Amino acid sequence: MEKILVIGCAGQIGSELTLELRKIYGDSNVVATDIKPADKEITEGGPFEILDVLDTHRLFGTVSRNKITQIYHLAAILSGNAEKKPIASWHINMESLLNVMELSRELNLSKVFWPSSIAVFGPTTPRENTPQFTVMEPNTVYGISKLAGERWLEYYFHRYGIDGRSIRYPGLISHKTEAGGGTTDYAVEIFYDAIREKKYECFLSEDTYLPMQFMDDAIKATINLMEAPADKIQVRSSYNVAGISFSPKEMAEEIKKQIPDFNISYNPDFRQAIADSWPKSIDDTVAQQEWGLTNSFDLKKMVEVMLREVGKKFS
Ligand code: NAD
Ligand code: AKB
Repeated sequence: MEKILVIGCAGQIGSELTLELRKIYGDSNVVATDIKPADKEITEGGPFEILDVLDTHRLFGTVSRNKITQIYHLAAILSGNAEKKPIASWHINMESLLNVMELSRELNLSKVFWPSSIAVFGPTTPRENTPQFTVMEPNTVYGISKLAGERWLEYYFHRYGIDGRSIRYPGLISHKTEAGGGTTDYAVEIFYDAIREKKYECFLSEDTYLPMQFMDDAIKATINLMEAPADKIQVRSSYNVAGISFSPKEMAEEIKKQIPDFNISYNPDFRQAIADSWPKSIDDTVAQQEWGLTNSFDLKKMVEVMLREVGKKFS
């Protein structure tokens, strides 16, 4: 019987992944934690604790007391916010991972999931159809922490046999919880402003192509990866996952098909330089071949669902 700990359950991914894990493993077998309160659906639907992942002592206590066998560690400071506080963000992103890996080693946990990001790539990486294995010289504190994290994951696997698994998520698009301070956040914010005000000022330029993925596909990929037999997982750093690539202009055109008087304007800020250092599109054939990654949402389908679901929040 697996008992799962989710760290960062109140965030964009955690608020959906926790509920999905509870459907699979049973409500009482998924302990949700965050440094801040979470939605009622999570706090009342199963065990929930306020937990700072940097508090090693409490983390250890929570894992031992609940007889945890697997950890999904989602707490991090994302790219945009990390540039505002580089050293503090490095500390949170790295110390938290090392706490989780050390604990997994000491308590002999069966599996750990820790997300990486397309931010591991940098300006010297080929930007079109970026391969699984390529030049990686990130120039953001977030990207540097994700690349270091990938190296630690692989190190713990080879040195201690810890079965850590990871995806380099592209920008994730979802309607349940707003995005958490990243460079791809425009692709979530745009729906709220389109519905409320019929206009949006984008912090990236109109032709900035980035890889993105709808949350349902990201959750499905995460669970598929975690449930795959260990011998299928050849990449012990993190897997490329492509999703779909589009620009703010293309997304706005798709929104206009449903809200004809929607207007987008562009006022790029510091996040433009981050986006310009990231891939425009990703090659994820290794993940497809090794554990059967699939993607089912294209831009049209994603925009339809986002407008419908975000619309319900304001009706
Ligand atoms: P988020 O910011 O929405 O959520 C992170 C959660 O972690 C928040 O609820 C926050 O309260 C919690 N947290 C922060 N510090 C904590 C601490 N010290 N102790 C416990 N909890 C703490 O982020 P997200 O978008 O859900 O991302 C989750 C993970 O996925 C991160 O590692 C992120 O880098 C990665 N990722 C996300 C995306 C994306 O587009 N959302 C893309 C690539 C990678
Ligand atoms: C961000 O923009 O920081 C995240 C990511 C792609 O890692 N969404």
